[in-house]
Amino acid sequence: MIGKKVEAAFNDQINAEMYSAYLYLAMAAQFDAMALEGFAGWMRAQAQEEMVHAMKLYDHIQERGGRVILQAIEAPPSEWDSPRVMFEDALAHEKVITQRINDLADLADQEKDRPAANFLQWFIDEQVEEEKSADDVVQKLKRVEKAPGMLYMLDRELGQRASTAPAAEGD
Ligand code: OFO
Repeated sequence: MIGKKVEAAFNDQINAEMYSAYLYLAMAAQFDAMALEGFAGWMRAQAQEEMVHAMKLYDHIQERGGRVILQAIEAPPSEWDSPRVMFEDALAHEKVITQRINDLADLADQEKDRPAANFLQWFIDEQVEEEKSADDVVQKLKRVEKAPGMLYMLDRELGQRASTAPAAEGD
């Protein structure tokens, strides 16, 4: 059975993951408005992954006899100055999520909750990927600024994710 402290912290993390989905969907909407469909597809896939993250937490609480309590999801920003700023914000956001996951792992240790600690290992590994994939695009966008025509090539490249990545499976 899940303890009350871990249950509450996991419920908070469901909210953080749903906010992540909202944030990336807001970014997708701006890319769609800019007719950068590849970038938009990348962000849509990312938003779907975040919902999978939220559901993993939901299921963990549920499977261990806890109670899922959903909270209001904060509205994300609706506008960014450039694709680079969007991906820099995405990277900054992932770093915040990494810190949250690390804090959850510390809590699971303090509470001697081994199933939660074991469960969180997947998220710890996932955050390495999450930070890397956002940072990779930031680096590419920095190079694109010197040759703006490359933006459309990068758009095509990122569009591959939407068609090939198993986004709905979350890994
Ligand atoms: Fe982006 O990893 Fe969940 O929030």
